[in-house]
Amino acid sequence: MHPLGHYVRAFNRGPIGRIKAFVSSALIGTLVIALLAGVAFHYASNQIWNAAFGKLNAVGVEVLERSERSSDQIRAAIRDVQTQGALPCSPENLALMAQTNLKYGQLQGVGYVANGRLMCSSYGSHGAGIPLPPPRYQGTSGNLMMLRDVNLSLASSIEPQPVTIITAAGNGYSAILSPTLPIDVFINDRDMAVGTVIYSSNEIKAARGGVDPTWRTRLGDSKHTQFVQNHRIVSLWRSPRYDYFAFAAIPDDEVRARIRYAGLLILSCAAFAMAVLLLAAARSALRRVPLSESIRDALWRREFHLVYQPVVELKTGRWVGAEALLRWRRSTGEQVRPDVFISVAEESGVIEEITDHVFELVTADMAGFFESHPHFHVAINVSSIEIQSPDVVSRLTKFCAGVTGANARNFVIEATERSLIDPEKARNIMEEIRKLGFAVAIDDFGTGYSSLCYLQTLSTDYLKIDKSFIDAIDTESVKNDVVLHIIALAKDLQLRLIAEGVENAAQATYLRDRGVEYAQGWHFAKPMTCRELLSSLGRQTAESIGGPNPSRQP
Ligand code: G
Ligand code: G
Ligand code: MN
Repeated sequence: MHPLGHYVRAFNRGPIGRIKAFVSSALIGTLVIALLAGVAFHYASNQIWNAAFGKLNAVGVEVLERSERSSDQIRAAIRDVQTQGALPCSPENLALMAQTNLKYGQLQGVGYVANGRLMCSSYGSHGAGIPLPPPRYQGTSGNLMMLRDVNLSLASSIEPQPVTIITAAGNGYSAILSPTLPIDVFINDRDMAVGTVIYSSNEIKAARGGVDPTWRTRLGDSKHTQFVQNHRIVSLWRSPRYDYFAFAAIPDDEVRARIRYAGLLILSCAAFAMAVLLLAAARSALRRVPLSESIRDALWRREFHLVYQPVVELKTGRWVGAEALLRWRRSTGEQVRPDVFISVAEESGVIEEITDHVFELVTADMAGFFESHPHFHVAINVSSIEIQSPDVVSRLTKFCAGVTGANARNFVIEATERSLIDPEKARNIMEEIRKLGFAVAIDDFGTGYSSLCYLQTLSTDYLKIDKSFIDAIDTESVKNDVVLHIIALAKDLQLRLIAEGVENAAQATYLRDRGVEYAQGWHFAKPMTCRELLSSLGRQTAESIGGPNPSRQP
């Protein structure tokens, strides 16, 4: 056998089959790719949003911490200078204010305000006092606060700079600080807005970049919230101790651009995968499918069925049995010849599955049949490979037990002469099969290469004379003589003969006159469906009971 036998005998699928194969694999592939791309995109955009919020939250938290530190230091500094007893602008007090200023790093200075003027500060006495604008904010709770924004030159050598003066309403001690200090956080994003907003009044305390007055409602009573609004990504953090919250916000366009970019990347990957997939699908659709693969497929799709060819008793013309022959009709309507697919199945190791399937089909076809035909037999072909493997015995036992109303004697197991290549092995297994009650037949006898001396020791019931010898009957061919030798041999070995492929009455008569007991062939009946077999048998039985001539053909 050609080593690539089953590839050489591969099938080309029909055009419809190819289109179907292509469309189905393309469809499934597209679905999978779309699903994966969807998951990837979802994951990527989540990652991008999370990264943006993460960055924003870190800045928001820092702004809040810096603001709280300033607030803490304002209170602590004012408390420190309040607790001493000296006059507000006395030299001892000025020294204390200078010390306090150094102690609290967030502060620009410590001072004393009276009648709307900064009278003195950690920088010294301001004489008649520096006039201050009216407060822009007056706290209600606690002993703080009065906020004044002013441009102040705290020493003659220093340029005036904007400061906020926070005065304890009680006696005028004040903290002086840079209004932007809490929001002077390092950000490398120039579009980022940061700042603090007074929670109770929704007034801006300090801000870089725009603030949206609706943010506070989004925050509600919670400590933190983050959201996207009006094309800005916003993070808010409320102080648990002071009446303000910090914010950080950036335009969302960069994030959206990144998501678009990720989407584009994923889309191009998906497009590439689709191209590869379509190519692979096209290739596999055009591929020649090895026949062995098609056989597995066909088993799965139940494309096989059995036909039965009657075995006739030559003396009476009665149908005593039938050989089950497997037929494969593909979905394309094409019939595959068994001598093609059986040999491929033997080479590729699916033969056992095929035989098991034959068992299944016989089990279904013949359920209950032998109850009314206890002497009828069905012959089943078993491959030479199987007849050399011991598990065929248990498989047969199981099969027979599964056929309703059947007995082992209702089955003939046909093994080709090729099975006898290793006669030792085959002999033992055949013997066991016969012990179970099955009959055994050597199929295609005369065509194989079994040495005749083994035949004596072989445990078998029938020899089936191959059709080529029957064809030679009454011709000049040497095979004509061989038939006579086979008949003589069978008599010597006490084996019964079945002639195969009997096509005319002359052959039938010739064989019957020479003592051949059984025959198969178109002269009697062609292989037929189970239904046809059963109805013909029914008619035969009725005729043999009612009619005068029991040997009439149906
Ligand atoms: O009648 P038909 O042309 O189907 O038979 C062709 C060959 O295929 C024959 O040699 C026959 O023994 C074999 N064959 C038919 N059916 C089966 C089967 O079920 N199992 C095996 N192993 N061979 C079969
Ligand atoms: O298993 P086996 O090799 O005996 O299979 C029998 C084969 O012979 C099957 O393919 C069956 O269809 C075929 N066959 C049976 N009777 C005849 C016949 O009278 N003439 C021809 N040409 N083929 C037959
Ligand atoms: Mn056969």
